Amino acid sequence: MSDVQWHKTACNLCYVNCGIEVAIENDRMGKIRGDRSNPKSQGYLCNKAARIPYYVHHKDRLTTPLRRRADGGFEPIDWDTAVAEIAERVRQIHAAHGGQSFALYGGGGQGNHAGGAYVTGLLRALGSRNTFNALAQEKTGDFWVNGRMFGGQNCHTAEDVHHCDLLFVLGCNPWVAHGFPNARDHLNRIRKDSARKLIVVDPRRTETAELADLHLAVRPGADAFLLAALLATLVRRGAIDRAFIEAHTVGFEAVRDALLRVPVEEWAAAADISSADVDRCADMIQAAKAMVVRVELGIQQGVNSTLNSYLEKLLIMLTGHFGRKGTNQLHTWLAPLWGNSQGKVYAPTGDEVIGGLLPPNSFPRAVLSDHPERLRAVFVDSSNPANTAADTMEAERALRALELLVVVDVAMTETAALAHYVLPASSQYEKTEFTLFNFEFPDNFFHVRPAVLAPLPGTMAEPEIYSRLARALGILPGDNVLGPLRAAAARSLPEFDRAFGAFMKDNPAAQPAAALVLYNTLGSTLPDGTGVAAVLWPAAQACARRNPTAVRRALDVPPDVPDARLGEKLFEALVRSPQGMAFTRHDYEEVWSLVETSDRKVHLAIPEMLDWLGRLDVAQTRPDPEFPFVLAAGQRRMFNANQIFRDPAWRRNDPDGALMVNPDDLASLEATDGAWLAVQSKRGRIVVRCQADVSMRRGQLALPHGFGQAYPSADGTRLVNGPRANLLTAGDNRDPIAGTPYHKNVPVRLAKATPEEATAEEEISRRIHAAVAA
Ligand SMILES: Nc1nc2c(c(=O)[nH]1)N[C@H]1C(S)=C(S)[C@@H](COP(=O)(O)OP(=O)(O)OC[C@H]3O[C@@H](n4cnc5c(=O)[nH]c(N)nc54)[C@H](O)[C@@H]3O)O[C@H]1N2
Ligand SMILES: Nc1nc2c(c(=O)[nH]1)N[C@H]1C(S)=C(S)[C@@H](COP(=O)(O)OP(=O)(O)OC[C@H]3O[C@@H](n4cnc5c(=O)[nH]c(N)nc54)[C@H](O)[C@@H]3O)O[C@H]1N2
Ligand code: SF4
Ligand SMILES: [Mo]
Repeated sequence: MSDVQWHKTACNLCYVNCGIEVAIENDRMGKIRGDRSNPKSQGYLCNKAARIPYYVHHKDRLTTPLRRRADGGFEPIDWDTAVAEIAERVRQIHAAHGGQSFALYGGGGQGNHAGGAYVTGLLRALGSRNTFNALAQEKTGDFWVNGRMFGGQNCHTAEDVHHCDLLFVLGCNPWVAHGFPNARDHLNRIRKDSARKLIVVDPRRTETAELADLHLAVRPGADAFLLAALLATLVRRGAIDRAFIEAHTVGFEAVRDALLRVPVEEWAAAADISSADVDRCADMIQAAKAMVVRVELGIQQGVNSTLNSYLEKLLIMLTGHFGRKGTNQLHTWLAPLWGNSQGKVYAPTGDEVIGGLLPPNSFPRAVLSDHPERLRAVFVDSSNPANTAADTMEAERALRALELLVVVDVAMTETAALAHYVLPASSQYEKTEFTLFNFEFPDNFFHVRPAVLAPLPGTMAEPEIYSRLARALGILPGDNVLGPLRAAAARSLPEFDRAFGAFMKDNPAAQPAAALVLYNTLGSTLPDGTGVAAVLWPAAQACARRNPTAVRRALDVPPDVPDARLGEKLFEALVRSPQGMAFTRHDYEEVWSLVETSDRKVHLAIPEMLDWLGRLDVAQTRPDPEFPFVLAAGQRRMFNANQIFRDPAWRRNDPDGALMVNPDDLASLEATDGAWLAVQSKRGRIVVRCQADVSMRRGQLALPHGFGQAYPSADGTRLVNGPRANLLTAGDNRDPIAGTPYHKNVPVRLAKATPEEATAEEEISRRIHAAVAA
């Protein structure tokens, strides 16, 4: 007799985190379907979600703590030994070199941020805020601009795609990568409605570009030239929203003057876009009632990343498509995913700390430099920098050079393989999880997902792991101290609130580790094993204080409930909504309450950006004769999902992770479709299978993101599936301000692989295909 139970949770494969229902049978995950009761995604799923069981159940899950032996191999050890030994090493390094020698790399991936607060608490208690993660490989240029324009680096734009009549897609491919809820539904609706338009700026004729009314196949890396030419055209025509600019912004004159100096024709040509197309684009913008600009890695990991983000924001602001139905907005936070660290500098590398984050491109220097505060001990959680940070060789050299590397992961990653200690985490379906990817407006959503499976034996949830470490380090007070708080929590939330407030006041030393205290007190009283959500208690209070009206609307709280109790109501709802919930509901015009400048105006003129614009030189767009191709190292495809899957069998197609090449470029190499080619950059050389693809511009190449994981094959040897793209990328190919990598712009040359290489690769490929077929 079958005993199938359906449980509500969320997809962890991209940051949209659609609500799903999973069938659990005999402790295994089976079928997946969209959860119609999820208020954000309403049943939507993409092609990848059905494959989630490959993330949970596979041969490479970790089931015991591991310690590295002197010979480089690993031996299993028990949890108590692992915790005691790591704590001892931490104490020694801390005593000798202080808190600054510690860092966190990661802290959460596409579906898991619940553990992040706890490892951050541990790090802070050690006296460090050094955090490297993927956001600083993509979004920190945007955060920097937001800090200057909106007054806070965690003011972040939302996209009301649902209601726009013009969607301006700039450097992203939402049909494949999603990035906003129910992406394909919205793209289909726009295509079918003649009153709604789609513009796509992408060198490649992507799946999204195929749907567009206007596709501008920009020269790779030339977006700043195109955007500046477009903005200049709009300003010259007077096609800007004077009333909006007057009412809501300052600094327009300086921006206008800079834009009037742009040589429109020359810069459009540098971007390989005809002036007629720039004009058509401007016409469409001028005709739009409500435009949404949707951006991502194409500009953020492209040349001039931070400047691109600035120009993109100017496009929104000068045309006044902001803060109305169907335009861009700002959004609320239950708890911000990143910080605000304007003006802070990280001494060992001289990088600006943006959003509280440090750029992975500088990670090797932070470890390998001779600065007295260089890194010596690193915790990696939910990240695989040995595959995903720029310059794999250099990243691995740095990871190897550490005195202590502790990796907390669900699987044996390339980074874990270099660790002193590897700690096995329960998967995201074996513990309560939530993400802080809550980017919507006017309604914003949060989802606390209780476990749907028992933890894999030997694994632990991150809050438990970090609690044990904190206890061993004397950071977390003992039960004699926490007992009364726990008792107060068992009585009522208001009692806990008073007791916790008093405790924190009396114990300032415990403040950095407040999350750990919450988990070990309030957490033990929460329903359905949702103890990890304890850290949301202060977040819910703060959110309700900041947005009382919007929280009230979202929760439909009776009018007799005072504002002072809204946070408590919000928290109670959060831990009891396994399908997710709206936590703020705004009216559009209330967006101005989210702007953080003191005058609540958008500050348009950023001197560093206007200088950069003035220094742009079209010579930058000419190919390097030594490396004439531009490689997009890390494209999103139908079957890649960061480093979340390790078993290649999850992919329905392209298990080789082929290099996409324009057929004419292949012909000029006298290579055939499917052949093995050598891609050479200034940093490295890899051999990959090629795939002729007419959607590619001539001179542009693309390798997929999310490949290069080693996985045990049938005979037990570990096979690397697909390219490790970051063997080709260089740490210094980066944005000068944010340090974000120019991954979409890696200069390379291309040649046929040697016959020996082709034979060897063909054999590996054959075995991977066989594993996928089995
Ligand atoms: N299937 C799938 N979906 C994913 C992920 C995944 O791994 N797989 N990862 C998730 C994550 S972490 C992220 S950050 C997002 C990223 O989502 P996207 O940014 O949409 O994805 P990418 O394919 O990396 O890059 C987007 C586009 O940039 C274009 N591009 C390359 N060079 C340039 C250029 O110079 N200018 C312009 N304008 N465009 C250029 C590429 O052709 C590509 O179509 O996707 C998320 N969704
Ligand atoms: N060349 C190139 N490099 C890129 C990009 C690119 O386009 N090109 N894109 C960049 C971008 S946008 C991103 S977002 C990054 C992503 O790169 P990373 O920061 O490395 O993150 P993920 O690839 O998502 O890896 C997630 C890791 O978390 C582990 N994991 C899964 N669930 C859990 C859990 O519950 N607990 C713990 N502790 N671990 C878990 C997985 O096994 C995996 O090792 O890659 C970046 N690197
Ligand atoms: S869009 Fe993202 S979250 Fe939604 S089903 Fe696809 S991969 Fe999962
Ligand atoms: Mo990302």
